[in-house]
Amino acid sequence: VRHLRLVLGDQLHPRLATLTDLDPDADTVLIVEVMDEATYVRHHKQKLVLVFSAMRHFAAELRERGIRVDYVELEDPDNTGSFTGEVARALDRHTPDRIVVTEPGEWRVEAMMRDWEEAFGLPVEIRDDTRFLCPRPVFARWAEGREALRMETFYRAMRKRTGFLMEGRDPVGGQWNFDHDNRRRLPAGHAVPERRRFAPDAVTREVMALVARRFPDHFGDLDGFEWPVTRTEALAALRHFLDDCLPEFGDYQDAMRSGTPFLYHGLIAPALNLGLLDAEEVCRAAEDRWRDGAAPLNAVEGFIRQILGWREYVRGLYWARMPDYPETNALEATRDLPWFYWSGKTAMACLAECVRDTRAHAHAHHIQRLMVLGNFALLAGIAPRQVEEWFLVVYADAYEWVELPNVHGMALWADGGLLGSKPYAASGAYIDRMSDYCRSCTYDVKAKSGETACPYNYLYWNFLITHEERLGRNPRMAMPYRTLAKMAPARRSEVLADSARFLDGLSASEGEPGGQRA
Ligand code: DLZ
Ligand code: SF4
Repeated sequence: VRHLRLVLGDQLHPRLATLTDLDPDADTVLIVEVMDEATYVRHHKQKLVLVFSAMRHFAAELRERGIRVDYVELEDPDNTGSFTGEVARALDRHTPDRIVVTEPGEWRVEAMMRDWEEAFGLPVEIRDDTRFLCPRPVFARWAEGREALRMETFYRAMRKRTGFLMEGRDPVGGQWNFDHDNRRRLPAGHAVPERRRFAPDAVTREVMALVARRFPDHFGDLDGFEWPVTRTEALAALRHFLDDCLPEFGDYQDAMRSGTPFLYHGLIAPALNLGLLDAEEVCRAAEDRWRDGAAPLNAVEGFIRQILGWREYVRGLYWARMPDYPETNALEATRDLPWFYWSGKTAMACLAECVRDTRAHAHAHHIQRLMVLGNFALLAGIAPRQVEEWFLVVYADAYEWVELPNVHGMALWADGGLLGSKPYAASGAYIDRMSDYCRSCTYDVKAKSGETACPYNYLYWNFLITHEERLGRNPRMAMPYRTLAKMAPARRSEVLADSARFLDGLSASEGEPGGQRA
């Protein structure tokens, strides 16, 4: 039998399920650059470069292993622009008996694949994605009958299932979670490590020219692309993180500092989500550092929780709840996304800095995403679909399976508490505690009201007032609501007036007053 084995752009792993039983004499691997995938959202230029360059390198590596690869480039004159169209054309070229794929990352693509058997009249085998540590059916069984799907419960089950950081049935160190050690701010003058980045090679430079030519209007800087695009580079990036960053990753994982976007973060999510690395090897490598005494438990546990816990959990939740998951809008948020999410032109220094980092690197770390960009969208009541699209566009590691639960559930609480027990709303004080952004801001983080007050401050109370009915009885919100109950009526009115003035000044389009507040 002859198999046509389709490998998608985020499935670039040498031991991908699609490839395990490949017969080099009979089978063909199909890899296709298609316009539909490049434009279903208008991805950041660096994300396009990353995906196309990694795909081209992966094809070359397969060929070196003696595997026949049929690679369709974006500008091939006959390219139909879609997965379905390219599979149809490849069937004519190779006349296989069967199509083999690995389940895709996005529901949208799986829906396409489910039609292929009928459309093409031959068997389509969709295999489990073994790069993940929790198979979809295992998550579904765990989720069954639970009202709330809490990450912490899932994470403990995953620790037991995989044995990571376990001593028999117990967590090493006697504790599942060391997060309370992980909230330190970065001391002024504290030197952070030089980060290893990867200069574009000839293949990447060619793809950069392609992206400049074909996607000139997409968001983001193209120059400055420095992401790993091969497994060898991704392994080097991982080793550098383990050697130079992991020991202090735990302490400073929530800290932010102007001009230093990478700090101690792994910077491996783009490679991991493409398949250049896999979850198991990354967790194993981090655990080994703890066992060797090279990194403390709070750092290693915090890192492993992100991957074995959070990453597997959001993926499980995505598949358990699609396609309805994005339909909810629990806080009835309808405002348009302010233009400064694209331009970075806002007088709020924290937001301006996070947008600048995002534009320059297609990257921002989790606290920048959640507590600055996400928190603002939550407080300002931006429509979830617009925020979700923004996050999917701008980050090199973003695919819907990971973006949607993080934004819809975690950042915006649009699922009404399925994922998070309370909204992650915070005032300017949180940003001031964890960063140096406020020092260079024209707003005053200590001021609570008036034109010069930090907008996060009054928007925070405005948020609590607006959603009192929905959130007031939430036990995890009891503290702020007790404070709100004691708020004088005059102060309440001030909060509402400041917020109305500020929100009315936001604009969703370039060039309008408020669109480029600077
Ligand atoms: C993100 C992306 C882009 C930009 N381009 C391609 C492509 O041309 N060909 C391809 O196979 N995959 C691409 N991808 C990744 C897919 O969008 C991804 O596989 C699906 O979203 C499922 O996760
Ligand atoms: Fe952001 Fe407010 Fe601080 Fe300005 S004062 S940087 S708006 S938190």
